[in-house]
Amino acid sequence: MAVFSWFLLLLIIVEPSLSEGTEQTCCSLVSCGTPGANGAPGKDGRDGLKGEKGEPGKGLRGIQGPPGKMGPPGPPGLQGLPGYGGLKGDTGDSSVSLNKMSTLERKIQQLETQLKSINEAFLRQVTASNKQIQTLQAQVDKNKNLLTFSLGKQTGKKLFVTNGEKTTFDRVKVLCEQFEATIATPKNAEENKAIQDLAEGTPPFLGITDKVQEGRFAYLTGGRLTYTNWKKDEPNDHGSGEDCVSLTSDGSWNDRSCEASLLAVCELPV
Ligand code: MFU
Ligand code: CA
Ligand code: CA
Repeated sequence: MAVFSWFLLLLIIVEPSLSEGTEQTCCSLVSCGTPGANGAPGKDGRDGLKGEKGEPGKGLRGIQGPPGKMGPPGPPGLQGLPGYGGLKGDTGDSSVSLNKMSTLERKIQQLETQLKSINEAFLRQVTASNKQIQTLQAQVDKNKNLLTFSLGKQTGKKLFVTNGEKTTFDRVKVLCEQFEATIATPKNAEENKAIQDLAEGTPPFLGITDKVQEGRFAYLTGGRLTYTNWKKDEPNDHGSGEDCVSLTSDGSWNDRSCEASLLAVCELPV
């Protein structure tokens, strides 16, 4: 009998865990006894929905880091305008309002006044310089016109000029380049005649060579010749070789050594 009672008690204690999730087939047996103790709490429920974003934290900010490395030095600035005389100093018996002004405020006022006068002087200088440039440009234009007229330059035609110097081909090129001109290069009979007339019998170099390829005469710009006026039996690359060209007194062409001393004649564009 005692064994049965113990078994019954054990059954009551154990029952909730045994019956969990299963059919309660032994209920008639349990209902006969005293009410059982409360069962153990159920399993945790599933996680709820995510909450709204919280307010920013009120903790202290980290301290500022140390300054970065110094960059490379910049290029030197333009030379500044000459400085102006300083302002008159404060009088011994300064007024009340002046006394009230801090030293710093007075300094700022002084600097502002100085800056204003510097700006005004700069503007005056720029205006004066612009006027000078305009005057000079007008003079240049006048001189250019006078020179073209005196040299007999006709509109739509090249201008051939000489300084009377007799020198090598390379030196003639340099001479012409000095005033943005090129070595005389006749492209038709009219231009050929103009050079001939200017040269007055002293043979000049022409801007034509066969330096790149022997026997293949070309303009200094590289193009093949569009007009020629070779003398009979020329070009002949005579002696140790002839890669430059000169205009003879009759206007015909002869290949000559580039080291010969011939008349310097330059041409200015149409
Ligand atoms: C002719 C020309 C030469 C040179 C020589 C003296 O060759 O072709 O360029 O002027 O006379 C025989
Ligand atoms: Ca030659
Ligand atoms: Ca020759």
